[in-house]
Amino acid sequence: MGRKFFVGGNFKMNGTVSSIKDIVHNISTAKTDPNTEVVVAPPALYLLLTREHLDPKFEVAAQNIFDKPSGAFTGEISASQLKASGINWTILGHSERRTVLREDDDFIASKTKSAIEQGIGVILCCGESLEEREKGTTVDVVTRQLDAVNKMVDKEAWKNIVIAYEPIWAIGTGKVATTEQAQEVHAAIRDWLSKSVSSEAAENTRIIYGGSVSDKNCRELAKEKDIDGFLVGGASLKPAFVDIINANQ
Ligand code: G2H
Repeated sequence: MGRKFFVGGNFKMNGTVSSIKDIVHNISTAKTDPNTEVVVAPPALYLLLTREHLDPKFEVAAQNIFDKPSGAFTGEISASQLKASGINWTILGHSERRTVLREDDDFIASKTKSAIEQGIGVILCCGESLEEREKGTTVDVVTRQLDAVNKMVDKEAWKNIVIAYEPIWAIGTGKVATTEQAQEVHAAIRDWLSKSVSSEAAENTRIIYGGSVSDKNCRELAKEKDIDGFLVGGASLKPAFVDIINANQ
């Protein structure tokens, strides 16, 4: 069986009670490809609201978690709290957290371990800056980010991880990677999975692309053999998100 197409909507720090309800209603009532797995990630404040209003066939993700189960960690939420609230996924390692919040590879790896141990699926983001791409170090950067996680989790964990390749220079800039640029890195990640995890992980792990994905560019990207879906930011707030969900039809 092939890999199930996966589309995540990362709302980032956007939305209000009323706009989130509208977006969720639009996704829930649209005609969507039953062969695509859909997960939406609202701000933490709206996780339960989203879970309540979203069609149960779709899943909800946090945009981040902390790596401890509970305790004196002001402002944080844990994987076990998500699990107990019916939230079964989290995004981790998004470049906005790596750069703005200064999260390093080891911290992201520790959070991934914590999520997996609690039965929370992880959309694990990786990607290079423009400077790193121009230096020719894209694959080194991405595999370094993935190696950090691989050191902390067992091979079975990759069954519950979706890798999101998001070149930083393409995020929210309207500058999407070309299909060739994206496919090249996705193939390198699959090769890394085969060498560093297992041939089974290489075959089964979804590698999705993120960075200015829109209803205009999604179909071309979806044709590439190693692109198994998308992590969508800005466009996930718009009705056109449904067209991206249906990009693989
Ligand atoms: C990349 C992406 C979603 P956007 O961050 O994670 O956002 O589609 O707005 O570039």
